Amino acid sequence: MRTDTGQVFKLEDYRPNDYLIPQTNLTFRLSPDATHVTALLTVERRDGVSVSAPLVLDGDGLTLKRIEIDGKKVKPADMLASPDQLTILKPPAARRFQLLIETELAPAGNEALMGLYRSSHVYCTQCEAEGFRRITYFLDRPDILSVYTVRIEAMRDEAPLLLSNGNPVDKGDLGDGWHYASWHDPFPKPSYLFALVAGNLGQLADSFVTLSGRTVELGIYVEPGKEKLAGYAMDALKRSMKWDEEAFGREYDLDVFNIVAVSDFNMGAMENKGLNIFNDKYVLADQETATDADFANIEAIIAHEYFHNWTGNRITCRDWFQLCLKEGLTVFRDHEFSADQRSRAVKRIAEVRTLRAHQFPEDQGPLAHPVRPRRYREINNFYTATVYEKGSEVVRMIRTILGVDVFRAGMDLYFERHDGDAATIEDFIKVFEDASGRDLSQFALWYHQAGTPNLTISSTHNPAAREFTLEIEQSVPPTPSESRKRLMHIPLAFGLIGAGGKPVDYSGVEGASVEDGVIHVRKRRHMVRFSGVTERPAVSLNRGFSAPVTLSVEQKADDQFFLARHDSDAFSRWQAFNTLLTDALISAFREILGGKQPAFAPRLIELAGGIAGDETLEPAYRALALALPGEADIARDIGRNIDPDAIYAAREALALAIGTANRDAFSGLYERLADREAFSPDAASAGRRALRNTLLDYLSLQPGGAALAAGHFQSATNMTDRAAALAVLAHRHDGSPEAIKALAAFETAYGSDPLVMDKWFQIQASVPGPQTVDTVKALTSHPAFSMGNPNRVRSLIGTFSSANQTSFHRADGEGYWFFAQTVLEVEKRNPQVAARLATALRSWRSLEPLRQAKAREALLSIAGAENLSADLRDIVERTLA
Ligand code: 0A1
Ligand code: ZN
Repeated sequence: MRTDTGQVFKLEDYRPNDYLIPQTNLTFRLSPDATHVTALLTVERRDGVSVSAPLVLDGDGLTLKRIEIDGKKVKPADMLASPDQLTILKPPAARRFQLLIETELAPAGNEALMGLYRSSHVYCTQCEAEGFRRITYFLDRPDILSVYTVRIEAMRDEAPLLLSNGNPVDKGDLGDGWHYASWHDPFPKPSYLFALVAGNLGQLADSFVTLSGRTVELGIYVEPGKEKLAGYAMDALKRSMKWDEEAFGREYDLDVFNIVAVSDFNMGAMENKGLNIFNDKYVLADQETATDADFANIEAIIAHEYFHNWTGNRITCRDWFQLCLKEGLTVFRDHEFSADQRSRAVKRIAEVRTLRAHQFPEDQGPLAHPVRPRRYREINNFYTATVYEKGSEVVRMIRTILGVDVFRAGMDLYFERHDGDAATIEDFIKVFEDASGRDLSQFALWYHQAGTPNLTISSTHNPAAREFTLEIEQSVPPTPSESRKRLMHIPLAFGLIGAGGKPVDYSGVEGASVEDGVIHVRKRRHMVRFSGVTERPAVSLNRGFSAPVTLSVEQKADDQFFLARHDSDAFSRWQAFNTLLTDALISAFREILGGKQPAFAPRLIELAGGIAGDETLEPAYRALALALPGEADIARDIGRNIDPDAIYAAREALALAIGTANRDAFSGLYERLADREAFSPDAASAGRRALRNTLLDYLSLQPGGAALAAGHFQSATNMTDRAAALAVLAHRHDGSPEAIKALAAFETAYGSDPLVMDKWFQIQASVPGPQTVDTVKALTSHPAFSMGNPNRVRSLIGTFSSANQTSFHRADGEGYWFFAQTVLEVEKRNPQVAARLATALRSWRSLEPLRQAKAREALLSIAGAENLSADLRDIVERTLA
């Protein structure tokens, strides 16, 4: 385990290395406890670098077995070798030389799941960000691009399948039960994209003919016997390949494209060139074992990794500060793909919900950082919602500002100008400036400045002057180490809506530049005057969520209700209703704290019923509208002095009020939505299931609710319905005979399927109430649970800490205490997963004082542990700072 050295890496310290490694030849002789890796590197001194410059290679816990330069052993006096670094003190005078390094690894004991490890007896690798240095000494940084040739030798019984990046070149028998395969990747790539897989796996094979008529062989490799479960992933892959050709003109470039699913993986998946490695959760699916959400995730992640082939692999990052160059852009691309495959409006609402749930709290708490950070201690901790999701929003804003066609011209220029480069955010912005002739320097602050901007907006109408005025003021709250912020360029899409929902015409506008329904907010304060406006319009703001900002709008409730019914922008219409719900929940929260019974406006309750039954709206949209803001969302909007129990009570009261007033309508609709056709994972079918399951949630609070949910559970013909019913029973009727019976039936049916058992863990870990701390503790001893498997840990411990407000934040602090001990236990094996878990405490300062004190104690107990990993120390210290 890498412990903290206290070293801080800074963007301004970037400089190219003195050496390059144009070619890398690797030979692996695989064995679980003593794998030998021979790296033959062609090293080249850069022009102008002194002959006496030492060559300093990165390592991480390596055992060096042999080292030669140009065929001659390097003498101990000519080098400095430690597990974490190898320095060649006096490299040869020749500009190019061959460096041979042999290392010995123990993949079977590698529980950090970085470098070469084994997952269910399959050898696999994970090298992003700095895992390659756990395989051999190297210039392990993304600006060192090398052409790789890889030879893998293994026992045929143990590993009949041998895969690496690029195209297959050769394979054969070596005698004594051994065999080999060689691979060559003609595209120079950084070490983080290296991959190897060896083991016994089943294959689903297919092919794809590209735009220019080349046939690419496609393979998805899974645990033998599970090939059928890869069918949806394969279909998503072919759709992704086609879409990238159509939407971005990008064609695939190798003869083969392989995907391997493994069951132990730290993240979702990895875009290694020509050999993507996936967490099996994002490959395996059928109606019996996967929910509609799983299908949608598989589609999105398959697309994401595939799209990286151009945005990440062909054009990579100069250094890790530029991570958003590949991640923000690739998330934007996968969002657009999903929007095209499904419903654009529904997709956008879901994206914004995710952004608000994950990125906003990051931006508003101690871990806030710019989309392009300027410093880090541990790069693994920067695979964040800010880099990914906000990074994607920034690309979306560029498109909003430039328009679709100029944006596409900028992207074409990016591919043309930077193919084969390790590029920067400055390079990226420049292509859009060049394609549009615009100055994007103020806009670029979105990359450099942390924090969520706020717009305070009020409006006035002067009927005599026929003038409508919007007063807009921007502010960016301070974030750690950035107390003063500069003014940003915020593209605010808007609409003026008159009676009957028609757009209101205006004859002129001054006070800001307004183009195609977008106000360009650039100054601290704008008075935007629309002339020729006779009737007072309702204003629809931040349409389509054109900018990732918060709004403080003085708006009459009447206008809000009007927009929730009439806004022609589907996103803003959802937003208006969601704001009404949030406001009602915050008022209820305050009433509960004041010892009162909360009351809700009848017209809000009626509107909920109206939306549920509005057949002009897609079922998936209605389901999203009816899903009440989550407890954490409400907490974020309240901001401080959070009492999770009161928030929970407010939310339950509103759910009960909506369900009670609309019971008959909801029941009728619930019946009508019952699926009578064969299962299909398509978006429309999934939307109907989502609406029906949302209605079930409301109806479960009504008399006979437990029986209704139990019936739903028993008659379910797919995992979406079954898991939804189980969640309703466990969450709304905890401890009831129906809930106990269903949990047991589920366990019996799926006890041997780890991915399905993850759902069982998740549902129990999110049961509201103080008792769940004990349930979760007990479940850590369940035979299906393992502290060593990231999916299990995230399902049980991750769900408990990030999706169970009342139990995790139990008033006596027991939730935090159990959590702190568990994080330390996970850390012993897997520091990366432990560090990510620990971010669940990042909003501790917004809690009421007693909980705040307990949360702080728990954080201090982690910080005080001996030999903390760099990963966990970084998170805990920043959280406490
Ligand atoms: N580049 C991957 C994410 C990823 C990052 C680090 C990893 O190390 C454990 C694994 C995957 C992506 O964006 O999908
Ligand atoms: Zn990615």
